Amino acid sequence: MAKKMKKVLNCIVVTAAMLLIVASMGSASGSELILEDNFESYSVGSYLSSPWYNIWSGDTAYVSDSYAYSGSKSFYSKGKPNWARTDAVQIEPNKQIAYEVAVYATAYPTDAHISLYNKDISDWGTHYADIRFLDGKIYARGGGANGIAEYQTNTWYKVKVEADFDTQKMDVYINGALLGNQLNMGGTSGEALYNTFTLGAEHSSGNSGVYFDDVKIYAEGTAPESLLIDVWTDKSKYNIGETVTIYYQTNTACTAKLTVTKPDGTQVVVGGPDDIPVCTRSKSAAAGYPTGTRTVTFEAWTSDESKEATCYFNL
Ligand SMILES: [Ca+2]
Repeated sequence: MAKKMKKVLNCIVVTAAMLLIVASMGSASGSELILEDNFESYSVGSYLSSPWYNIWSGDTAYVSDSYAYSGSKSFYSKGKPNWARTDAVQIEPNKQIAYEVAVYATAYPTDAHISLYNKDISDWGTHYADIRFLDGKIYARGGGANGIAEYQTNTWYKVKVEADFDTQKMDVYINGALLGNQLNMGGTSGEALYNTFTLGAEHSSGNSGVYFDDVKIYAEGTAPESLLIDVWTDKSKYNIGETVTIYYQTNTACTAKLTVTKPDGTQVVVGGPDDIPVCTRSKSAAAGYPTGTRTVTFEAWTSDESKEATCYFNL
């Protein structure tokens, strides 16, 4: 009777722990994905379809299979002397907005320009929270002293910008690293005056042009952390021969590996490395000698980032 009661209690504790984890993972994604395009749905050589449209004609723009961050296709954009190429999607001017895009330059000179934009403010429009890839340097707004990183040709860079029109500040991440912390982003406090998101190649882009891929725009909040993982066991102490159950969880499809380290340092790979979907899964095995503390390590990685979570149990 007492044992049965304990089992029920354990079950409640595990269920409560799982609910807590699911709840916290849910709140981490308090933003809404309002646009996503990996350019895989278009024919090579064609222009984009609605909601994309052209603002400045530049030299050319089309879907290409020469380079891709995801799949096999990306969007190629090329300006010409004194005439930029700019393509856009109309978006609601939310005060808090985040965007992500992968950028690839094949040669210098390049002048990629990504922004929140309003064509009707001033003669050539006004950019907010904009990023430029200009001849080896990544700039957050304009140029000059605002360089935050260098870039190489023939390399993909993942840009993420989190903009807040209340504070007029933005955070800029390059390949997941925060390289621009609370930078000025332009505009008037409390007013979100943009009405488009743009991808462009400015008029100084010469003959090189630039490739874009994996555009994501999030409204009302910040972009969620892309990879969250957790690992836990159903109990903290087991008897020899008792079944140990390890739970592991990820909010993003990833490659995962589950390892148990014994008190003498011996490592046993319980699962992986293999590709797993968004899931909560478990592995069970009978507890064996030697006694002592076991460390469970759950490693997970995507093309962008890697995470490690640990938990412990005793025999
Ligand atoms: Ca793609």
